[in-house]
Amino acid sequence: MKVLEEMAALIRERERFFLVSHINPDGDAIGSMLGLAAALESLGKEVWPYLDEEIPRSYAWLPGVEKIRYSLPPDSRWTAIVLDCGDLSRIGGAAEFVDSLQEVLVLDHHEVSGDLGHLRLVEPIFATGALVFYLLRELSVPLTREIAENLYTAIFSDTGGFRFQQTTAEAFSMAKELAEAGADPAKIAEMLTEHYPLSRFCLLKLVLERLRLLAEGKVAISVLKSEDYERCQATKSDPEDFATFLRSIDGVEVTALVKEVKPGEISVSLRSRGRVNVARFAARFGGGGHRCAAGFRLKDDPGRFYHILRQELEALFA
Ligand SMILES: [Mn+2]
Repeated sequence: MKVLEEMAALIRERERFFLVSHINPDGDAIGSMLGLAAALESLGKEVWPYLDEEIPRSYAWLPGVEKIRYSLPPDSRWTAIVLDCGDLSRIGGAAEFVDSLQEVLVLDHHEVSGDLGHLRLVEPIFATGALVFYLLRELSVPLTREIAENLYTAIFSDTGGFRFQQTTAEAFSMAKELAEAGADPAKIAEMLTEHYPLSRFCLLKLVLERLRLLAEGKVAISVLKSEDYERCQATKSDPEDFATFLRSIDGVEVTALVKEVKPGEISVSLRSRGRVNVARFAARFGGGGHRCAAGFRLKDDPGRFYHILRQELEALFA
């Protein structure tokens, strides 16, 4: 990959890096960011890993979280590296800042990625963490335990714990190298899948109560309202992967979870078993993602939109 060489050459020359990912960051976003931050520091670079809002509880144990900044740099002498996202509109509060910078590098693996960046490494691989892995190899950065734990987390998250369709032999050989460098597979799996707060189960109960099956059981849809989060004392990241969980119902091809993130603002998570491309479906509403996992956000009345979405999903199987 020629762009990988160009990116590595540019990184060697620059000194200060602003790292950012997408809104509602997941394990791939945060693991890629912290893994790259640790690697750049080992090369003597200055890093500013940025998050819009407090790190989701499930990732707060990752090594290097103390490096994360929740404010923007005071000056613009930074090279931006945008991870797991190729679209300015998905960056959140740092969008204007990134747009103002001279150099923006993008590492992304989304099918619908956008056109952000002066140098773009966009490949349909199982995780952005894998692109970081290859970049570090190009830069000859030795894998420390901190780097390994973060990149393993990125890969584990986006492959659904090495279960999803895009889980290739390449994912396992990368995981092997990361495990050899100090990532503990059992510990990471436990931290990511067995330490959920009770508030998550409070939300899950509501999601299951409201679950509806459409199109002769091929579509599963449910909804969370903004007041549910208060009632369950839940955070925005608590329902992460609920749409994936609903996909485990036998016969279901597509799932949709409609979340009212604040009054009048809706976020929809979509999952597919593979036959339907939900990234394309999400693109109809201005969203994006992957064939089997996608989403979008819009401003509408949740009740009204819920009915539109039901009809559109049923039409997929009509
Ligand atoms: Mn990703």
